[in-house]
Amino acid sequence: MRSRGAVLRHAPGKFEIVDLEVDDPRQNEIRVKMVASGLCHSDDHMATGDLPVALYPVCGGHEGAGIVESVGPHTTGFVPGDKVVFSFLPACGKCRWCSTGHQNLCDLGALALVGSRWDDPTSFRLKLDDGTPVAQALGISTFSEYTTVSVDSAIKVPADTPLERACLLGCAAGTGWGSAVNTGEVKPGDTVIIMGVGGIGSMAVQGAVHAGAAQVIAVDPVAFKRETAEALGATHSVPSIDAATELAQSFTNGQGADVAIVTVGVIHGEHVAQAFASVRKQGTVVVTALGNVTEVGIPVPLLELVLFEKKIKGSLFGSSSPNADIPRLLGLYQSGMLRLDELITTEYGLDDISRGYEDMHAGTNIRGVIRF
Ligand code: CXF
Ligand code: ZN
Ligand code: ZN
Repeated sequence: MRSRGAVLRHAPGKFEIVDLEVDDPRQNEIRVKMVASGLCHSDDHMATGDLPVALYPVCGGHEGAGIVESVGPHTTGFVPGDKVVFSFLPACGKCRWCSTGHQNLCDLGALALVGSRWDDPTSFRLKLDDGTPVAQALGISTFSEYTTVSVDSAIKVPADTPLERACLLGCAAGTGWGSAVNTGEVKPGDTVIIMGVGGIGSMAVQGAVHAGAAQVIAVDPVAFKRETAEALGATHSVPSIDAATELAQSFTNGQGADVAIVTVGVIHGEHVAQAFASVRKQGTVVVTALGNVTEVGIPVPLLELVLFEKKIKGSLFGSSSPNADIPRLLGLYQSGMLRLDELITTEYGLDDISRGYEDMHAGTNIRGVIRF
């Protein structure tokens, strides 16, 4: 089937709209007509080369929702017309991680940055007109009008789901909310700092509120993002981590935050060190943001790590299990307890994807969304 999609031919590079040929679905695959796709910072990390993929060109996008157009032979669980939200991490349901409640770490994730079929690293579901194989970002490529994916990457959702909002459940929602609720294990009464309140941080704010945090301190240099964070339940917002640390100490007899969640756009070791300094003894630093693949090292005082028993935890998809948590978050949205609409600042056509990323860099978007 013919499609148009946003591809990177190399990195660093820019998304370019090209014609694509999308494979018919094989067994255990579905082809989906996309309705909406979020503009996550991680796709920009692919464009800058921070997050390299194994093969270029790659068709971007890993946060999306659409309607099943066709279903592979002998494939159960989906019929044409079903609504689906993609998970940027596939879940096989059988590996050690899936079977112990950690679907975010499914062994299939190892192939997500290769962009091929899981069972054949030489087989790609998208091609350019001249036959050149095109890798799929995270195995899904939601920046294409149509995409063929493994059933392991798709979650069926009810027919009344507004896909142009629910697309955020594919990355931002689970990643941010889970960073507070699952990875950070925020407890009622806690003081929580969220460093960076774009799409992911805005969801972390809501996760901290749901978990019962008494103080949720949003940190961002952009006033519009701080105001949005307060509208989403942050009790305070400040432009710098130093101000947030002081504030957290003022609420805790000088001890510091219980949890600090790092959701900045481009992470450096120094951000983690700042978060580390902001938490109390036995406090937790959650590292959700991405930076350059080559960057190593976190400049934290080692004695403080040991003597204060502070914890630094990485968080992938907010330690969520997509098959359980995407429906859970959709249920919270449907009951009015989780806000997604407020995060979507601007909708773009596929052809305007570059403007969407320019707006993200300018700080004028919480989340931009492509509407197909
Ligand atoms: C990332 C995690 C690393 C691969 C790309 C997606 N998560 C959220 O954006
Ligand atoms: Zn993402
Ligand atoms: Zn698995």
